[in-house]
Amino acid sequence: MAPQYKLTYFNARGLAEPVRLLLAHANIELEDVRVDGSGWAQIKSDSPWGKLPLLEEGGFKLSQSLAILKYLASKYGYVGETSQETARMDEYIGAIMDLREVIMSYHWEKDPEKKEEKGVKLEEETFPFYLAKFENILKKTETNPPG
Ligand SMILES: N[C@@H](CCC(=O)N[C@@H](CS)C(=O)NCC(=O)O)C(=O)O
Repeated sequence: MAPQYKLTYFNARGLAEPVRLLLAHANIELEDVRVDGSGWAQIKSDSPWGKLPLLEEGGFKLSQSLAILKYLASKYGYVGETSQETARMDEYIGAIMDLREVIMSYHWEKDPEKKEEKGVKLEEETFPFYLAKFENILKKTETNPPG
């Protein structure tokens, strides 16, 4: 039987990897379609917002990585037990997206001098700031698992 979900993205981790990981953790099969240059123009025009990732479940097409994640999270039980717990999870997602924005700004920077500056800031300020916080959060949930 064909997998229930088809996920279309580029051949990279990027915004699709959390979706892949969630489904793998839930033991749900996925058709993991990786687009290359040749197919992209057609897929872009078929995609609701002209961007990837795109999740398809039968005729249901869902774009926007966080909408996809929240949809699957609610189906497979990766949600908070209270509104506050869910809000806290959304807060962490926001922080991860903030960090991602800084990383992508470095990644796409073309000017070598600015890239060097952004790289130093990432290494000396941004990563230590976020990783220390994520580590603390993980330590707290490790000793106090939900449920
Ligand atoms: N807010 C969107 C952003 C999607 C996005 O920017 N996707 C990029 C790849 S990471 C893309 O499709 N770029 C190709 C383009 O815009 O033509 C999401 O979270 O899904």
